[in-house]
Amino acid sequence: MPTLASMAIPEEGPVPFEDALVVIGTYLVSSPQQREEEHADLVATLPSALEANGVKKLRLYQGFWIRDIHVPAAIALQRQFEPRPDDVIVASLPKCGTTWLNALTFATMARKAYPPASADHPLRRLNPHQCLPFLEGLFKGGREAELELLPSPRLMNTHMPLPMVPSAVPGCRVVYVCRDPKDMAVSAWHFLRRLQPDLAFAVVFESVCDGAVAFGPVWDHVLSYWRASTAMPDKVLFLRYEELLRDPAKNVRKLARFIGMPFSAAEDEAGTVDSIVQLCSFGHLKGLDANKTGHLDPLLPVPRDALFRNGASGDWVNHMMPEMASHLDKIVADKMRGTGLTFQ
Ligand code: PAP
Repeated sequence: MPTLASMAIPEEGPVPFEDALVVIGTYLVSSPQQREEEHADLVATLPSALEANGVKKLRLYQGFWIRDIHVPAAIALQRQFEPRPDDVIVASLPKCGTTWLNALTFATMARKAYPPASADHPLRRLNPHQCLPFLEGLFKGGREAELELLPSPRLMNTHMPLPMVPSAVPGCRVVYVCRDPKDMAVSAWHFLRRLQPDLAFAVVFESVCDGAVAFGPVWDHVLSYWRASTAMPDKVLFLRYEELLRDPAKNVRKLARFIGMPFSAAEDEAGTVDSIVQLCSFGHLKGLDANKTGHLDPLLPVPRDALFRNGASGDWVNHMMPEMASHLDKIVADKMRGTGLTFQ
């Protein structure tokens, strides 16, 4: 295998994963088919449900609804993922602020090599998802060896609930973002409609209420990280999308302290925090070619602009009747009772 020594990008991480791939290439430990076949018998025995779009199959694996194609990845992650102490993992449910937190964490961690105000910053030419390896994507494809080739500190992304990446805590640091499940449902519906325009909102809403959403139930996903953050606050930073919107600069400072890279007086003087906030702002990212063109994944024909819809909180009022909202609020409140976590 090649090393990163000859890379035209910094030898210290995090480096944009897309750039690293150009140098390290794709390394298959096993083919996606082999990985799938390895666990096919187990997957076939698991309870199943269809995702709201009626196309993708979910399997109930250890209490979580995981897409059937991701169950072998979950098993491999549980058995084989080896965190380094200086790794950082961005974790979230889909549609809860992943793209934004990927961008903010990358810009904060990589600010020495890539000053946020620089014209050639990677986030000006790459979608934030392209800057971070997606753990289940790599483990699904038998490509986990690529992670070994990345320089430390590594920055990675996952939608998996914490029990699927058990070595992450306390093995490294995790930054988690949650969002009001009502807005998550609305965001998911708009996203899924890009592939299936006639999808009814009620169908997505019901699946959220039933718990059968990818990586869900929502409450169990959130609680897996919430509990770890209360038990080990130096290992898991628990953030909220709504608070990021309210005060992004305060949260970027919190993030920087958490990863052990607080802003210096000189950086304060230079306005580095504001530069990061601006670089990663909804308006800025949405306007970039890297986010206006192309698709999320060759296998997922959703245009990248679907990741940047309106970037606000409280849009649920435009999509659900008050009774629907209080129904979901009540389900979530019941599940959260006694945990110290609320969404209200
Ligand atoms: P993913 O899990 O598929 O990556 P994710 O990024 O978590 O999706 O969620 C997309 C939501 O984040 C969208 O919300 P909306 O549908 O309610 O608008 C998107 O607009 C929002 N979003 C993306 N980037 C930003 C940003 N820079 N600032 C604020 N919100 C953002």
